[in-house]
Amino acid sequence: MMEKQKIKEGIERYLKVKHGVKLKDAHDYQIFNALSLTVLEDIIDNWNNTTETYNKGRRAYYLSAEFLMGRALGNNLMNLGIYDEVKEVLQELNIDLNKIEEIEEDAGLGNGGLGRLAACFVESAATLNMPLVGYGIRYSNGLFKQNIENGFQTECEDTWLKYGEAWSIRKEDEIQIIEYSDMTVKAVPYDVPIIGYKTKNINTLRLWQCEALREFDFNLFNNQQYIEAVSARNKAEDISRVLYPNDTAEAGKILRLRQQYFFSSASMKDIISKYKANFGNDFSQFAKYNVAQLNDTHPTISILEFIRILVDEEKVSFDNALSIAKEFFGYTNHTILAEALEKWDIRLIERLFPRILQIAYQVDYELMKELRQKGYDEGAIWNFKIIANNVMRMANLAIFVGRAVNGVAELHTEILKKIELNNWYKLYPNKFQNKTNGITPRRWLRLCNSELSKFITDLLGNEDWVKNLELLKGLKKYKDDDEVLKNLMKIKHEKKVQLASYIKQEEGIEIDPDSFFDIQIKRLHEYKRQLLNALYILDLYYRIKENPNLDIPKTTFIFGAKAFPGYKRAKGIVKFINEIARLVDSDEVVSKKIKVVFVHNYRVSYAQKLFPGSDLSKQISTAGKEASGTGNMKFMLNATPTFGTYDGANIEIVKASGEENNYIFGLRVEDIEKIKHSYNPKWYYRENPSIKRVVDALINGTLNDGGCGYFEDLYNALLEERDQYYVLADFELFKKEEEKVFKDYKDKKKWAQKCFANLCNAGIFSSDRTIKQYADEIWDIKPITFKDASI
Ligand code: 26V
Repeated sequence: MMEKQKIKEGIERYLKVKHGVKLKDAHDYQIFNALSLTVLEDIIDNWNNTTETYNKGRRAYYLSAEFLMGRALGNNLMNLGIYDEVKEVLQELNIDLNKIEEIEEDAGLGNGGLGRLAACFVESAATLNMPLVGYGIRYSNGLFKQNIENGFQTECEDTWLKYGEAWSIRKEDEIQIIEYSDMTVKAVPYDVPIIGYKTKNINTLRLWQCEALREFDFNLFNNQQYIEAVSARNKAEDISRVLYPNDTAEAGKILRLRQQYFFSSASMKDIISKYKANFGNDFSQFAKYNVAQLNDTHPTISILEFIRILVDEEKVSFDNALSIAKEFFGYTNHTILAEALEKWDIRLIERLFPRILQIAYQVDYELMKELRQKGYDEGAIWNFKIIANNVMRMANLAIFVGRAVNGVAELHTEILKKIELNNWYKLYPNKFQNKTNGITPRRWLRLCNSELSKFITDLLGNEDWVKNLELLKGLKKYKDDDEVLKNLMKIKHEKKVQLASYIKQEEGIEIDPDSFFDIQIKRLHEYKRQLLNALYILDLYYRIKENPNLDIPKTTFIFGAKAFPGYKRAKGIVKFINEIARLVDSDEVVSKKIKVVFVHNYRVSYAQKLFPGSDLSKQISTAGKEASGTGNMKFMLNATPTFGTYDGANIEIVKASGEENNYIFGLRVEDIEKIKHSYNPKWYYRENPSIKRVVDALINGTLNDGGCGYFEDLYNALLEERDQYYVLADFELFKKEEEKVFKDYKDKKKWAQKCFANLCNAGIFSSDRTIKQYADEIWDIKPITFKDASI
């Protein structure tokens, strides 16, 4: 534990050497930096000891193109158990720790759920002392920043590194060289410490940054070709410059492929060179010590690069290299959306790294050989092939070579087995596993809701629940205790007051903390159906206009979502929600009952304020489309009931906390299967006047998109393109269910009990549980601390 005096001295020292200022003159960001470096300095020995210990035994690697880390400072202080000390030290210096925390830019190196899951996983692994190393890319621009101008989304670049970045160490001596046929670049590792909760082990997230071999070409410079002199450098730096939003179509694809190969190759080289340093050149033992998890198909080219290095550089036979790879890699699937399954044009692959394509053909040949031996006919084989129609199907490669294939929630895994990947499931039934996602209770409760945390700790008598979330079950004995329930709702109210004041500060919008906070926060996508929620609110607007005494609690509907820049329809939905907000505000009567807020630039640090201040968690994806969802778990852990479809992890959430404590509505997967060929949204439009009224509002001038065509496009999506996501089919069911919510909310005690039941039963959604399952059932790794290692 760091002493207060040491913390103070550290801050002053780093202010001096890094910023050349005295405390009295320091800016907040300089204090942030100095404080972070002070803490970093203190953990280096433990960090190095942990790495050395992990080097000697079996280790797992989490390969992911995205790590959506958010802010580091608060979490690190809390996990190290020095949050209060630091707060006091700063107080004595007249500095508000909270203000210093708020100055930190989010590390937004991910799009959404998949990247945030990776961040929760590395934190859980560190907390559990699991030898897991994360590998990813150090994008200089993370996910774009979002603004809302006149109701439209606009984007600008994220520059999270602009004040430098205190929490990583550049490892100049562990650089890897990456070769493409047209360029050779450096991969420079930046190691981020992953600090677990109250444990000495410090795990590592290694993020690769791309740089040119040489900064500058002097020959060109001397020739006065200044632009050309720096162009190689720029071209190299482009490779790790931007995080791709996952809607990216053809343009820029070549850069994305370069990016995937870049971090895959760097990571494989790193892993192999460490293996050689620790265990020598006998690769027959490689898989005994190493296992890698592919977070979706983005790092799948690692498989081919791994085989290439073994065969070409380490002189292992192809057959042996392939069988080692088959023990080394596991693959996680995160979506069943067909458009999200990665396929690479083999001409691109050939152009950038021809040898990788050759290896892919060899692997494909082995797959075909196996299938023929097993009696498959050529037609059936076609569906399995890795290379077909001039594209490389990355999922097929990952499944063929992977030791395990997993989905991320029970329903999702079942759909993979029964439908999407059924041919593979029949071929390799034993490879398929489920690993329901989880979230770290440190960031998503202990850090973001200290009030609720204290309430739990007071009731349970200790803080053990932070590391063992199933202990929340111990709260159940208070489920009818009026005092406890009252306190819970008091805390919820306090968090709503805090959220309201943050929204006032960020959006300049006043909301009433005594109103019901109905929240939908997640990426903008049609399958997530923000549109359904919006249409419902528009209908409510009309109903209140018709009947100003409509019996509903005063409600604030809050949305937060980024639409990918090229995804026109998603941007149309952003505008639509904002126009509804405007319509509501402009009506004196309706605005007394409801309010709509679209918060801008939704991100991890904003999320940490939204989940705790919620009354209702909206999880309304078209059944079968949301692989899992993890935001749903964050609401639950903050004692908020789910309003959702029977989809993804929602199913497991209501199974854990009881249907009676949540609101499940809408078509289920099997219902959709039955109606999908005959579904006619126009029938709903004709037969249901409420539906007609809100859909017509898109085109009759009620709502205005400034003539850009967004709203007509939404209209067409619903009526002319057969409403692919069954928005109209679920409209009335949604409405009935929300009615039920409003009715139930009147009974304060009953409502509090629903909130409480969600909290008590959230234990299984800890990412500690998920990581233990991966460790036991796929990776075969065990916790180890450096004390154990010195024996
Ligand atoms: C990819 C793409 C690419 C093409 C256009 C549209 C589109 C839409 C979605 C995606 C999803 C990429 C993978 C992903 O982020 N999956 C999410 O993973 C979470 C963690 O497992 C899970 O909770 C979410 O349900 C799942 O959507």
